[in-house]
Amino acid sequence: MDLSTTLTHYRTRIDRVLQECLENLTFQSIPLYKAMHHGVLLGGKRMRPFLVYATGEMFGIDPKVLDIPASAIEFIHAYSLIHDDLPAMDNDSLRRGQPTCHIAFGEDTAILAGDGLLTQAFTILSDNAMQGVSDTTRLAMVSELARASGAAGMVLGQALDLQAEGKTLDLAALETIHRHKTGALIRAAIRLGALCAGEESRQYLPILDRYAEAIGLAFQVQDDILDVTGDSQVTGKQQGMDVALGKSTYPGLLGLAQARNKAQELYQEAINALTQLEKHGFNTQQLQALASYIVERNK
Ligand code: GRG
Repeated sequence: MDLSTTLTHYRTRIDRVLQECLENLTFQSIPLYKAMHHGVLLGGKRMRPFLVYATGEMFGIDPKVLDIPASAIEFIHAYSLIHDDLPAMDNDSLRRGQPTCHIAFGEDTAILAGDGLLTQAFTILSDNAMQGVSDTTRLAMVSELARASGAAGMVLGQALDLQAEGKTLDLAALETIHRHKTGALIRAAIRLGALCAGEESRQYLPILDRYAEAIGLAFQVQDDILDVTGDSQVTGKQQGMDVALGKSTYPGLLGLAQARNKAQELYQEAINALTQLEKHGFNTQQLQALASYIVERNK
C-alpha cells in the first residue's frame, strides 16, 4: 500500500472510532456535544493516529488495541486546536476550511468543548482494557500522554510561544518551543503505539524518540516553509521574524533555502533512526513514508 492509501485507510478507521467515542456521551443534542463533534470530526490529516497505528503494527499489535491510544491522542490534538484558535490565543476564525469552534458555537462552549475533549482522552485510555496490555503498561501510557500534553509538554510549548510573541528568537529558543508545542504529542503518539507491546518495546524507545523528534521538528520547519511559499504569502521579514505572522519562523531566521536544508537534514536523521530499527528486524516502511510525506507535503 502506498502512503496515501494507508493514510486514507487509517483515517477512515480512526474517524469511525472517534465518532463512536463521541456517540457514547450523554446529552447528544446540547451545544457542548455539537462543538466537540465539530472540533474532532471536521477533517484533519490524522497524522498522530497514523503514528500510533504504524508504530504499534510494527510491533505486531492488533489495530483494535491501537484504536484506544489513537483516539485518545486525537482528542488531545482536537482540544489543543480549539483552544489555540480562541480569541485569547491565536484568534483564528477558520480552521480546516470551516469556522473555528468559538465562531460556530461561542467562546464559552468552545472552551468547554476543549476541556471535554481533553478529559475524554484520559477517560478513553483509563476505562478501556486493551487485550495483551497490562494495567501497569496502561498506567504508563496515561502518564506518557499526561506529560506530553501538560505543563511539561504541549501546554508549556504554548505558554513559551505566547511569551515569545513579537520577539525575535534564536534558533535554539524556537526549537524549544516547537519540541514542546507540537513535538511532545508526536513523540507521545509513537511511544503509545510502542508501549502497547509492553516491556519488549521499551528498549527501542530511545531510537523511536530520535525518529519522533526529527519528524516533529521537520513538520514544523515545513509548516513555516509553507507559510512563506503557500497561499498565505508572508508579506515581509524582519530580523528572523515573519512580520505577517508576528512570530519567529525557520525561513525567517535561516532564509528559505537553509530552512529547506534543515528539513532535509531532519528527514535524514529520522531515516537514520529507522535504519537502526531495521537492523533489529522491524519493518519501518510506513514510518519512512510518513517522514517523506512530512517534508514533501505542500499543504
Ligand atoms: C492551546 C494548550 C494549547 C496548545 C495548542 C498544537 C498547538 C498547541 C497549537 C497548534 C498551532 C499550530 C496551527 C501549529 C502549526 C503546526 C500544527 C500543529 C498544525 C496543526 O496540526 P495538523 O497539521 O492539523 O496535524 P490537522 O488539521 O491535520 O489535524
